[in-house]
Amino acid sequence: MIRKKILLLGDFNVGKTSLIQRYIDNTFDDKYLTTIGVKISKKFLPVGTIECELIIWDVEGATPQKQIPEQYLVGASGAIIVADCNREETIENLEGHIKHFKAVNPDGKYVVAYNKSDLLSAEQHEHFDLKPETFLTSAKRGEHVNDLFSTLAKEIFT
Ligand code: G3D
Ligand code: MG
Repeated sequence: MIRKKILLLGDFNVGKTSLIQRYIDNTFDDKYLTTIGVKISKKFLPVGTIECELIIWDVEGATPQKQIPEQYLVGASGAIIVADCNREETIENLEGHIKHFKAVNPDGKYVVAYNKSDLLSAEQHEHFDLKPETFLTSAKRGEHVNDLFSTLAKEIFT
């Protein structure tokens, strides 16, 4: 079994915790380390013939003034960088979160989630010009949540 640490990074309230909950499918045997504000979940995920387990870190406490301490980012193979597609400033902040992650993990892979797509109008939905490795997700409805995690896993394991 190969285990890889991944992180969810992004502004407060964009839906990081909700994406993990949706992906893990309500199997909460996770440990909640409240004192440091890190919740660690695990998910078994076969990638081709490889048996993998993602160790998913949900780190609380990032604000525009205060980034997550580097010690939590150390050793991550990948990251899901999350914005709220309805809030421009969270999209503008994506680059900063990516730089923070890559500074600690130069070989780390990442994918980007524009979350809360369920709140977009059909017209707004069309307007979104998504780059590769970028997903318009809804943790509420479950749209593209599996794609998001499985694409990152493929990037990491292949
Ligand atoms: P965070 O972990 O990034 O801080 P959370 O974000 O997962 O705690 O989500 C923040 C709020 O956004 C929550 O609402 C949550 O229900 C909501 N949310 C998360 N994902 C989605 C989504 O895809 N669509 C919609 N419509 N809402 C979403 P509350 O009201 O509980 O604070
Ligand atoms: Mg959270």
